[in-house]
Amino acid sequence: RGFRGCTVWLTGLSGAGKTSIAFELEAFLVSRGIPAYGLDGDNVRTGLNKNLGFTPTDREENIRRVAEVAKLFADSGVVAICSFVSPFSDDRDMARKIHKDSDLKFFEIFIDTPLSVCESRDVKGLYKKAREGSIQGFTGVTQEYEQPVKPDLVVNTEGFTVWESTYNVIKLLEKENVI
Ligand code: GGZ
Repeated sequence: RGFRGCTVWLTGLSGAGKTSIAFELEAFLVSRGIPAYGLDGDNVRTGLNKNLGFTPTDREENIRRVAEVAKLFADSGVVAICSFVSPFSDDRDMARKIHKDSDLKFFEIFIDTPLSVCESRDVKGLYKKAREGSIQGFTGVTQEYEQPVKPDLVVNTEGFTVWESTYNVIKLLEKENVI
């Protein structure tokens, strides 16, 4: 069966599980012979976007550049898996438009893990720092997260394994004839 490049955009709070799902999805697709590549803060904010911080303006530019890069991946036939907090609806809409203008499929997926759960996980200790005031403009604490109003998919992670959460995304891609 054929497949087409597209962009899978994961949005949600820090600690929601975006990167875990992205990694699992990438591994699944590649194991099936489908080219896929994950973009996230770890490989984008250290290079291409290392001049950007976390003000709303910098986040907008972060998302714009990532969307442009993802568009190129998708256009080349790769499934671009983007995991970014992307807290602002306007920025996510811009990312979608960048794809739609080139006739490329774009799936906005809300990783809907409640703040209380993300904060209790606090894998990197960032919520604690945000509460103490040593990190400013932290999403969910001192900066807004605008919940997606009409995402293509909402994924719950609470009480599910990474594979179970990821499988929902796989089912969507199958339904949309991407894989
Ligand atoms: C939110 C922050 C911040 C602030 C550093 N707000 O859980 P993480 O650590 O690994 O993922 C978060 C990441 C967010 O970067 P993004 O490029 O995804 O953000 S955006 O889409 O809004 O541009 C978190 C860490 O960077 N981090 N400071 N103030 N997350």
